[in-house]
Amino acid sequence: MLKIGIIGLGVMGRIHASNLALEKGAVIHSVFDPKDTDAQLVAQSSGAKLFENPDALIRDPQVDAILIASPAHFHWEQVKLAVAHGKPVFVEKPLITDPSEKHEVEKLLETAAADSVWLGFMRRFDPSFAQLKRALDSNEIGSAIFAEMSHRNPAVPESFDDFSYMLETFVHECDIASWLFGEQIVAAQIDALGALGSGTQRHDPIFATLFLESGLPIRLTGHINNSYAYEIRCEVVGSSGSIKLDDRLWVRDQKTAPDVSRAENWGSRFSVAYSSILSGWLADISGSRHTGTSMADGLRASKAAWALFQGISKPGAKISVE
Ligand code: ISE
Repeated sequence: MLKIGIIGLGVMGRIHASNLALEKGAVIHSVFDPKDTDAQLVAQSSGAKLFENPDALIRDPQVDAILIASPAHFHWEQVKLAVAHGKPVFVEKPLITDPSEKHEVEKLLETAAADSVWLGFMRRFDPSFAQLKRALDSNEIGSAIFAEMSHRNPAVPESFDDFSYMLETFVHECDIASWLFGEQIVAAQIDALGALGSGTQRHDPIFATLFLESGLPIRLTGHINNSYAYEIRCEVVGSSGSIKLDDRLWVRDQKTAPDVSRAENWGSRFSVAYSSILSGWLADISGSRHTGTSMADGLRASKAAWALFQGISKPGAKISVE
């Protein structure tokens, strides 16, 4: 039985904890969260040991593998420590938030230890995105000409700024774009910025474009405070047709619409994806192999998200991803 330690029990940590509780080959062995009550609740329901600091949890020889769902700016330090202790890691996105961490990731990528890290890019495990990828791989709509993706959240915390918008929200589009088309993102551009919310440091909506190596443009629309639903859309237009991934049945989107398919948040929209990605990670640990999302994926997505962030102060400029 694999003994898992969870760091961070906010929304994401709790989603992973409830999925872990359903896994046959793993148990939640220990938990840490600075908000004691969140950690206590999970500890009570799972029988896990409560830690007062994340480093001690990582170092505990009883813990076999680490799941990191702490605030984004802690991710890299915690990943490094876990890897240094030879522990397999699952880390929520983004892998890194600070460009100065890029070189450390590149160095670690040259070693076999890099294979012990999985990134929480759960969309790759979503049945509809996986089906879209299969259709593209088998050339169902000919060669891709452009794609349009929308990412809409009902609400984000007041503290969520343009940096979080790019690094924590659009980072999903950065990952899924290169995964769907099997290409790297080479440049990013902010096309237009909505108003800066009063009392906040974020524009909303934001329109942007990612450019892949082949020149394929991917248009992104973000709206992170729509007040009514969580909506993730994606349409690919090819030389002989188009495919649209729309997770909704009802298209008149209103708060009061009697819409059975309306997702309230990413936990419900991607519930299958979250449990599948976790099962995949655990199966890899048990089989001593690496098949899933990698540290290299995490680095690529953060780099593209930084380029988007740089573009916020230069709308219309094409920023290279470096
Ligand atoms: C959040 O952190 C997530 O990871 C969700 O998947 C994403 O849709 C949301 O925009 C982020 O804030």
